Amino acid sequence: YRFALLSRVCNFKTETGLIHVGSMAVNPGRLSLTCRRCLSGSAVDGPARVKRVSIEGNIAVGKSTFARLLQSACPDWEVMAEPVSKWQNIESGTKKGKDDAPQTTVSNLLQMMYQDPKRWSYTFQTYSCMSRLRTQLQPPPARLLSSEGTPVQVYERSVYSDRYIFALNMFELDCINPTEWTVYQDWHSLLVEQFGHQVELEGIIYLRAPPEKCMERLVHRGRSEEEGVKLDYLEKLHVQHEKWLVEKSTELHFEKLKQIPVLQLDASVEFQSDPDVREQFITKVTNFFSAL
Ligand code: DCM
Ligand code: MG
Repeated sequence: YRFALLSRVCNFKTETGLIHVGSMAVNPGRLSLTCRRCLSGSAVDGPARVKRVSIEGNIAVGKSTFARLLQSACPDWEVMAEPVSKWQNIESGTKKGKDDAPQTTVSNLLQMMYQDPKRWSYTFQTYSCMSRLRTQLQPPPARLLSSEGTPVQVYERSVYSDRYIFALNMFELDCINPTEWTVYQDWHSLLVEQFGHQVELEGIIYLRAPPEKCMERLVHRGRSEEEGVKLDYLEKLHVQHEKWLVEKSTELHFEKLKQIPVLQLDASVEFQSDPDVREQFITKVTNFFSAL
């Protein structure tokens, strides 16, 4: 019974015809199964194959808006938002207070990073990457696993933009020192290699807009931590995106990432309010996903 279930859920056989059970997480108590290979695309075909794509782009370019657009466009697409609220609310402390009750402090690491980047960038980049990894390691919802169409798990940014956009930029700005940068790269490579298929992506959607446009949207959305962000900073992040996703001149450390297909969308247009642009975007995304 279990083998039948496994083969149905995972639709994956080895070359010898044996069902691949070695890489499955099996919870016999609840009979819930997750095939680690279903989380990647390379070795699986059939309905259980869930593609993984990230949305990349500058601060306030419109990733979250675009993510919501995708979420409502197709039931086969599941969007995972960037865990920003986690970075804004870190609970800590177990010291006993006067009345012996444990005291908790809530700190806002995003704010700390913007207020004192030299002190907090490394800590912030450690935490943002770790919390993202945790999100990316969650299995896709059952709805996607049983989908007959083209199921796609979409992430707002990735462990790759954490490193090749933000951490690298902070290193170049001297806010992450050479020792911290070495340590960061060391654990980043180790984790990404260890988790392998579970964090690999099949494609990237790059929302591209001039830094001036992002600045406009950043001011408009008014996230208090970002009040001090200058155009100059957004310009630097823009250049990092261009080097990585357009010019392909960023030095990458993961083979699959070097070949990854990138769909570039012009996010300078008001895609939220213009139904024609929205439709064009969805068509482009649908075609992109089908070709992955
Ligand atoms: N951020 C960062 N480093 C990362 C990821 C995110 O500094 N590795 C910051 C940039 C933004 C906020 O977090 O201030 C995310 O907002 P947005 O999604 O609009 O870019
Ligand atoms: Mg966002």
